[in-house]
Amino acid sequence: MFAKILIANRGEIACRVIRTARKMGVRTIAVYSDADARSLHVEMADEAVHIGLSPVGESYLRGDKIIAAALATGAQAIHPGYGFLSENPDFVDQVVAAGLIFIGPSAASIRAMGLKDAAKRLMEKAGVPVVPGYHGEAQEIVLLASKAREIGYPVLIKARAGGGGKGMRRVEHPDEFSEALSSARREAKAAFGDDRVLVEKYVDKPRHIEVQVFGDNFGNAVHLYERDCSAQRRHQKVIEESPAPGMTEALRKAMTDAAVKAAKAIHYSGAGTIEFLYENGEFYFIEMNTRLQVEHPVTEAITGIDLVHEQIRVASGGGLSVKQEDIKFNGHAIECRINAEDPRTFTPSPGTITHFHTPGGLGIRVDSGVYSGYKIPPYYDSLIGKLIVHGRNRVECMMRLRRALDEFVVDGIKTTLPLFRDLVGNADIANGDYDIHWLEKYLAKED
Ligand code: MV4
Repeated sequence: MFAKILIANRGEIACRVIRTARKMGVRTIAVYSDADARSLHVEMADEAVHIGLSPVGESYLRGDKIIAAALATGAQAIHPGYGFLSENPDFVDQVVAAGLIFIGPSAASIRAMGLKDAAKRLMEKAGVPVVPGYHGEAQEIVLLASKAREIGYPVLIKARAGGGGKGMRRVEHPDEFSEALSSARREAKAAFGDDRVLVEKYVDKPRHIEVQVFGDNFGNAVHLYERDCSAQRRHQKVIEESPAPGMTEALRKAMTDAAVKAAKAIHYSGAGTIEFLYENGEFYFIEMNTRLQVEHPVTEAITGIDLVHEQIRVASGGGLSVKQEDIKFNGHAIECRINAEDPRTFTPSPGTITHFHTPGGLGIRVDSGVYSGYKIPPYYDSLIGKLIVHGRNRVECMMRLRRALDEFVVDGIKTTLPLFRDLVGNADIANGDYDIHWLEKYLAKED
């Protein structure tokens, strides 16, 4: 087991990883930028190293500085959290070359899943259902247009190096294909330096359901059930829950079997998520996230398994502490992502938190990186914390969520808390009756 690990992240996830490391008796090194000198993760860690100026390009994305900090402090391993360098295979190679351990998957796994077309081909070979479409090497427009006709409109053009909806264009009619393709290619080239695309049948009103998987370095891979992440706005998840509303045992078995097959197909090690679209009894693989996700506490709440503990254990050479038959889920969990944003316009609202009071009580967890008096810097993601609520069933979970939201106080800045207080009383949300378009339609009506 490691004596010391460095957390190459900030905010709520850095605090969250430090908590588990300390539970395990592992000492922790925080890294911080100018703007984070007084941030909570710096206070919580055993040691802290200043790595640069506030902009992420000068600090949290500077793999060289992060590795130097790990070597200088005698850390044996680096936990990347999510975002930043967590899915950067070149960084993983640099960490390994420096004689350190990356707490996460191999660079090979990240590369295998990093390009949507190759990922889909690999999943098809493994017998995992993928969205019908074209995901070959050839990119001539005439061929892509003929593939789109074969698939049948509406189709979705997707950048193979894309993610989070970037480089994606929905095309309703053949006459629009050429312009949509050029536009998607331009955006993809600018954003990812790679303008290759795949063409898929557009799945009109799906739910976005992802399965948590975990592999170790002995060929084992398990699933930890599903999360429904359909409540999204502009590809930003807002609410996540588990189990997925309306999930049947048969469908759950099919999706989780497919997810474990996917993980085993790439000899996956560490925490990962297989993302599916689900509609009318059919589910389709769309992509794999080769990192711990923001919403992982929802899975921890229903299974009782500490995913960061498993990450650290597996990275240090241990096997999974659980077998599939040991992983049961009980009850229901919901996560609300609390952002320092205007709850109506979603524009960032940095500034000083004059009063921060978090809810407590049975089934309530708050993962946050802020405190009363903390000045939120304008340089980073607006997520300030996550409220995760667990109950014996979805009704009790919603009751607890309503009470916890009423108890939660964040003064001095605007946050998205009022949005959740509104949603928790909404009939569609209460019934779990929402697809990937529901939230944006709801917000449009509110305007
Ligand atoms: C799709 C899709 C419908 N049909 N692919 C969004 C980004 C990435 N996670 C994949 N995503 C989707 N891929 C096909 N063939 C719907 C989504 C999607 C989505 C699309 C538009 C608006 C919001 C969305 C939320 C989740 C998933």
